[in-house]
Amino acid sequence: MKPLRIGIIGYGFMGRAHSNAYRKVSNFFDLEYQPVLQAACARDEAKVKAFAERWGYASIETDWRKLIARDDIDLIDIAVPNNLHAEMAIAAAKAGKMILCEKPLGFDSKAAEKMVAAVTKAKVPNMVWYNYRRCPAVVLAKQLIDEGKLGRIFHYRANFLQDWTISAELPQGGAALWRLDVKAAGSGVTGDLLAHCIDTALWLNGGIKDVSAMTETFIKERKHNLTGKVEKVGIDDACAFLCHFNNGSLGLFESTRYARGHKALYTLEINGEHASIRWDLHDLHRLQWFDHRDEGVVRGWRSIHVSDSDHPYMKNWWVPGLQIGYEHSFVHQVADFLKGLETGVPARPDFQDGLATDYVVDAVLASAKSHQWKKVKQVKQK
Ligand code: SOE
Repeated sequence: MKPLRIGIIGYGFMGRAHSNAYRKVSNFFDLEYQPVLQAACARDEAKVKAFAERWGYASIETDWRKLIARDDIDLIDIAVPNNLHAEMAIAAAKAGKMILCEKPLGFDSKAAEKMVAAVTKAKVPNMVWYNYRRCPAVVLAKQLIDEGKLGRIFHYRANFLQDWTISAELPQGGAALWRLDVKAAGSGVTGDLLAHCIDTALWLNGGIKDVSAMTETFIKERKHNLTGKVEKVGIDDACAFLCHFNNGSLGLFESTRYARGHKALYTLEINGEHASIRWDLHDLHRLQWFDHRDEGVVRGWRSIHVSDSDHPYMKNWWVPGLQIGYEHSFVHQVADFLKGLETGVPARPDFQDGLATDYVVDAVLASAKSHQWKKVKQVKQK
């Protein structure tokens, strides 16, 4: 086994999800490379020390530049707020490190373009943590689409609904609430939640040509944790957009943090000429399937329990019928990244794919601002 020494920046929700994946992957997947938890980095020494001890990192750093400069680190994992992604990734690429970066890739597409240029120049392996591509049911959907089982695609519909920011008393900014601070996040639900839906859509249904969007900020002012003052809220609390895909199908996307009762309801539905599929993150191990070619009297929606050994990734886990969950999507992403190093066929979404999503996000925000349809900048096809 070849050790792959990881230096992670950030110890929040994603720092934990990624660390768990690095620890588990070699137990369940046969791979040439084995992640080694070499160093964890964050500004707060006491907190990063506690994180490192809990997850088994061998050392800590409090300055990310020192982490990147270390010779005993092969891969930098960026699990910090969006406004820090570009500077860290560009420095890591210059130092010749592999990079795994949290989504969305850039604070905006301009930043993402610079990140793509940096990894292209340095020729370092790179990937963006759009983990929902790695849920077995979503991969099964991809297989069915690629096999042509749906026929021509007419509609792509996706939602990502949450309800955790409805209280006007919730402050913005700082540790767990940076997602509400436009200076740290870049945007609200569009970059945080719809970015997931867009990434999956580009993967399953190809490029998006143009968009027409609306956004709303329901709570206009919130106390800022870093300044202590009540400040204007700059993020979008809700966003809905229509789009045309390059394959001629129509898209309809909606996201909000104001859908009382919904915690992380990511759903997608695709309607094709012969068949439709539907997936729901709250029931992530199932794929709903309707095939018009089934015999008439028994035709209907099927709920496929994606847990058989011939389903994507499942032979690496338990016996048929026993399901897996959210954290496994991150394990799969690491497994695929390591396999990519081994085979020379890089796993995706890489930074260029992340840029493609950021182009859609930027077009959505621009359309909502101008009340006009906006063309989406396209990335070079691979
Ligand atoms: C926001 O609540 C959030 O944690 C996103 O930042 C994640 O990307 C998403 O997977 C779940 O929701």
